[in-house]
Amino acid sequence: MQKTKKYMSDIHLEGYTEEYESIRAGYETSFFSTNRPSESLYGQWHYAVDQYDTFLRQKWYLEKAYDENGYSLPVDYSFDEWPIMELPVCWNTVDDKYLLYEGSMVFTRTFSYDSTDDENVYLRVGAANYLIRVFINGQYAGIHRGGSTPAFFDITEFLKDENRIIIQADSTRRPEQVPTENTDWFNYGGIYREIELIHVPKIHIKDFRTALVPDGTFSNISVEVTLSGSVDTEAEFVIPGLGIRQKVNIRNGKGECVLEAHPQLWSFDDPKLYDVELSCMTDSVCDKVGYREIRVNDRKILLNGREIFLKGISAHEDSVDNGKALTDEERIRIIKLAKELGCNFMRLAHYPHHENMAKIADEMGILLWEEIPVYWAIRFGRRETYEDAKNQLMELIQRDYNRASVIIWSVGNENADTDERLIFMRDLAKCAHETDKTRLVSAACLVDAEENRIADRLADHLDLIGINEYCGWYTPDFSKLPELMKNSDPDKPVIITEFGADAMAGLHGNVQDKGTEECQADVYEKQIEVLKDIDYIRGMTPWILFDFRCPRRTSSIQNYFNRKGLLAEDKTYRKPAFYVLQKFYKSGV
Ligand code: GCB
Repeated sequence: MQKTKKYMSDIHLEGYTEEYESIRAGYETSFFSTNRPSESLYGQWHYAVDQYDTFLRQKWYLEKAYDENGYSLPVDYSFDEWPIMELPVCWNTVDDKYLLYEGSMVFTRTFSYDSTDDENVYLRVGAANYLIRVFINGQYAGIHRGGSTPAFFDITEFLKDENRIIIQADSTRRPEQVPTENTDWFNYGGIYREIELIHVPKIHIKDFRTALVPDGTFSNISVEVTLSGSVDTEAEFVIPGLGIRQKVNIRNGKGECVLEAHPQLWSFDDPKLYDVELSCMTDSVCDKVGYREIRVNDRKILLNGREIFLKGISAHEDSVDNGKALTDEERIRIIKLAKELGCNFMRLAHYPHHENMAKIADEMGILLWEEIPVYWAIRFGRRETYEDAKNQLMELIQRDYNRASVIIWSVGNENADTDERLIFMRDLAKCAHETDKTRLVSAACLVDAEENRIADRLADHLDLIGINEYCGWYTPDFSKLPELMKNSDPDKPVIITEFGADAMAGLHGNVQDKGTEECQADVYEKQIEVLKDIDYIRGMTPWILFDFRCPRRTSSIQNYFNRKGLLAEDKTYRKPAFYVLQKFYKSGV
């Protein structure tokens, strides 16, 4: 960092953010948080819009009122007089004046703490876009990057009886981030998922994973435990519903075992969940877990050994009123709409949605594709960008490992087949495979446009291939679709992860008129007619369940929304294409 002795030196600083790279929150600092009791920090926070990053440049968090000689200093903030915002929220939906604000906002409040020996206190932020820096009582607690996965900060050593917390949330789009600055969705800002304190024993359960062993017998359950310290001890794993009580030996803080069990298998049409508990030393956690096996055999996808066709739909995490900060009612509504459509599968595009989506999907019975925002033209050649993407992937896997509904990790969407991208995404796929042997790994790939063929080099590293094709829309000549199917001979199952067409709700015309309901329904009719007979097509997730906010879409019918939804953005009005897809899905496919 540049050093200067001048008064108000902050105005000349350049590398003023560098010192905040020292403490990073990421998958290595996160721990199993499902169902843990927490102390909510929801509610009223004081905030200021900080367009020029003055908070960091002037180090407001130090609350320095006097200089070394005792003279009072001028300050550019007044934490407790700042206006109030209710967190969690996307600031864009709070007030029209923030709708298009991208940049930094600073949030602060105070809270009390009853100090207890032998505990660690973590601040957990369910998600904040894109990065946050946390300060407690004038001390720096860390930075987290990635706009859709949870961040954990160990704040134990900073706590007093009365505490001031300050969080700087920065939604700036930057070329080197994941996603990069150009996407096809809205860049909501804010601390928009849980914000809470979690108290855990010093040695606590850091990771707890349980799943059906994918060995084709449906009679083995694995349990993996990682503690926060490298001790030798024993854990106890219990599934009351199966009469299971099993000791797990822990050596150097790690333990695993496989036990024989005959659970009723979880499936989308019979979503059986078991209460499970794990206790170790003074810590214990619980979860509701379904046991199922997902596998690929040749060009088929097998759920519990049974061949399935993935009747899916894609969805963004978006709502007119709340942006990405959906309520559970909205999440349930989205899954109910997919079920009404006849789906057994959803693609949660293009970033990790709230973890309750997977919990609700576990309960209601719907399979899920979860994705990280390695979207379009990421800086594939940059090491730190890879580390950021990998961190988001690992945080997602750690968060949702116990969710039976999640069957596929997607390592990205529509990335040109360059050498740098191949290495980047191959490594991500490898990482997902190594971390999780109970799921499939995929990505939404592009068609080789010159040869009109499925020929992405990344496919060699995936269990099944996702393909985005827009025949009848961006590729107006529809005959390209049967040709594409004929030209391709993949050695694994293919899911058409996107096709679709814009339609403004209530706009009519003939099938040639782009943007009309008739045109969209016609694209669906034609796509289904071709895809239904292709043996290697083992599912589809057309684009998309409902219209969503998108700054790139400026035509009069779009009005800053992507209109490829089968429903309008109100999630109520069903366009005719909804019924076209519903008819296909309910036809016994
Ligand atoms: C795509 C992208 C998706 C876009 C969609 C569109 O291929 O994957 O994010 O929103 O096309 O509407 O153009």
